[in-house]
Amino acid sequence: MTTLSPETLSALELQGIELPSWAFGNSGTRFRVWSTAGTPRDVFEKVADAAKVNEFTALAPSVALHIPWDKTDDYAALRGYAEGLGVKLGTINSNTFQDEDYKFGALTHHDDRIRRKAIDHHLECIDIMDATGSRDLKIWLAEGSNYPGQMDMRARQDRLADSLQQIYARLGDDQRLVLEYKFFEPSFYHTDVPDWGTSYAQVAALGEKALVCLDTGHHAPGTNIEFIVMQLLRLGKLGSFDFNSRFYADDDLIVGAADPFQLFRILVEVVRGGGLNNPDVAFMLDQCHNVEDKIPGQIRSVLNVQEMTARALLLDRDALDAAQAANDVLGAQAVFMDAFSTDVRPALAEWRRSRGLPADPMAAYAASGYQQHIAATRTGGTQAGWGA
Ligand code: LRH
Ligand code: MN
Ligand code: MN
Repeated sequence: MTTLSPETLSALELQGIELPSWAFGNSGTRFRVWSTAGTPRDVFEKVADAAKVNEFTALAPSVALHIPWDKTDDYAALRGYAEGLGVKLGTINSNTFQDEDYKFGALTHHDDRIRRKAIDHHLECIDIMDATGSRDLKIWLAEGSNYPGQMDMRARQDRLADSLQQIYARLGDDQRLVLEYKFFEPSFYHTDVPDWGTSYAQVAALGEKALVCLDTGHHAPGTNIEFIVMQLLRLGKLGSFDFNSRFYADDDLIVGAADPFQLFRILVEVVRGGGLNNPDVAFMLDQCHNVEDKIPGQIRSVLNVQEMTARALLLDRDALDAAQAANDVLGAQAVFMDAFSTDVRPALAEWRRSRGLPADPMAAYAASGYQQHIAATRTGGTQAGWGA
């Protein structure tokens, strides 16, 4: 059995992956939203389910919220409830993609009234962050156009810069803004923040408290995502990850399910860039579980991240450096693949057991009876937010 060094284990012990509240709601595609027995009926129940993932894995100490999906009258009470269950409230995600007013844009809109409304929504999100104790405001914009000539792309960049400036000015000293990019969808010709370069240019103009969010599902097929991770870490501008995996578009499938090797390569750059347990990077999931049970889906996801992190930590840097310096192409590739090909699961199971955690969190959750309990007691669960 492969053994993991004390340094590797202490790095892994600190690993924390933030869960998205919406992963616990029902979801689907534009064709059908499927319901799953036991789906949470409010944000308190979403937090309770997220806390279960942490209970079985010790890997998920915080939960991200989406506003308005997770609106509640009393955020201090929600915070106390979460902390009572051993988790914190994390990133606050704004939402300007479900309001009729935003059909042609929000923070980029040419109509001042609509742009003001979108800015105010973000200021409200920062008020919520004050109450929840959250550090990060995550902004993803569903803005763009479908046809060449439909919109003035340049004027929209200028308005975006101005809108972000107004939001940035409201941040507290310990709060940050992360700007997420995505190259398509819901618009299909141009998107106002399509790539890391645009996000970087916008956040660099704001200041130190503004950073880039990298969602692994938001790139064109074939993109070398680990290169972007490396570059943003190098520039000190990687604020957060939205982890998920995809076969075709923004599929939001379980991280590491479609392409474990890509996840490994990303985590190698995270380790290389000092990013594992780097307090400046929020490691989040952004996933939906359309057809599988949500809590075990999230347990599987955080375990996948842990497993690939352990493999990334096994990479023999000295051997790799030597092979690279000697232009030993096949030698370097062999060192890299040795780490990726190592089965760390028995060692991780043993380590979990030694820390009083279940060796097999999936099996322990299945045996716990929680899924049956929520299925029996919760009726009328809501979907993640889409089409609600
Ligand atoms: C957009 C996105 C963004 C949203 C989330 C629900 O595709 O990745 O992060 O907030 O999905
Ligand atoms: Mn995302
Ligand atoms: Mn997405």
